[in-house]
Amino acid sequence: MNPIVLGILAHVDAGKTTLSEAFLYLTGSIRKMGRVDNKDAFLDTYALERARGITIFSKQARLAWEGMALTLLDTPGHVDFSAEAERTLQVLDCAVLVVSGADGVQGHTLTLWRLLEKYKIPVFLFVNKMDQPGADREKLQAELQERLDDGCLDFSLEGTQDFMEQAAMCDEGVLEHFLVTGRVEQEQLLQMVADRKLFPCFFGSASNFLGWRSCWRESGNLLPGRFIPRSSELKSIRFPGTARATG
Ligand SMILES: Nc1nc2c(ncn2[C@@H]2O[C@H](COP(=O)(O)OP(=O)(O)OP(=O)(O)O)[C@@H](O)[C@H]2O)c(=O)[nH]1
Ligand SMILES: [Mg+2]
Repeated sequence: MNPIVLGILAHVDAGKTTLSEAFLYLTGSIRKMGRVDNKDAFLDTYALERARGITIFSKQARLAWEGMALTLLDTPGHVDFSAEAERTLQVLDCAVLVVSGADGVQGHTLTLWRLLEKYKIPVFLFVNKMDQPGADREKLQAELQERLDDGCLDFSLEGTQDFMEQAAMCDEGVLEHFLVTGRVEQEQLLQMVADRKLFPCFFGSASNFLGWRSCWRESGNLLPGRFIPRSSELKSIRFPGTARATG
């Protein structure tokens, strides 16, 4: 089976490389977690990237996780390198769009959102840096719904009546089922994510490992076998500095 290609996108400094690093570390793919601030991030491989603490080139890491073959793509967030991030879109099966809890939705977040829509890519949202003072979860959740889509739902509330009601509102068929049974099935959630009617949102902090694990656990539940991997196209696109997370 082709690997699922998961891209991590965001405006500059939102924490994409730190999240990628945490993912590789927590899945046991790398033994030591590198830090952008210590200039030893596993995925910021170029000397200039390490020196400046920014990502310039998209990098890929291949790993096995929960029985799935996964290709993780860390992309640059600086607007000067947005073409480099954009070229990953044609090979993604799904994306994690990161928003910094300190900054909220930025102009570049909206640009990426529109591009993800254009390429019809299912999106999970991760609001990072929730450890920073002033990060207000309710305000940020409202902002995601207002500025991105009504289908942005806080998945920490999954299973609650309120969550099911809001999820049901995203699709007519699901609403009918909900009105009869009072339930929204996992299969229906899955389909709505694939159809870009539902955008699961998670909150946490990459540098403290908070919330990130549940983001990719949940997204894993909503992934396998559901998206038609476009990864065969990867062969024709080369990213510099391919990092092999596993031997
Ligand atoms: N407080 C806090 N800082 C974080 C968190 N995640 C990342 N950072 C810091 O934010 C800065 C940027 O992190 P990166 O991971 O390089 O961000 P990025 O999105 O990859 O940046 P670019 O690739 O240059 O767009 C670094 O100083 C990180 O240590 C977090 O959860 N909380
Ligand atoms: Mg980066």
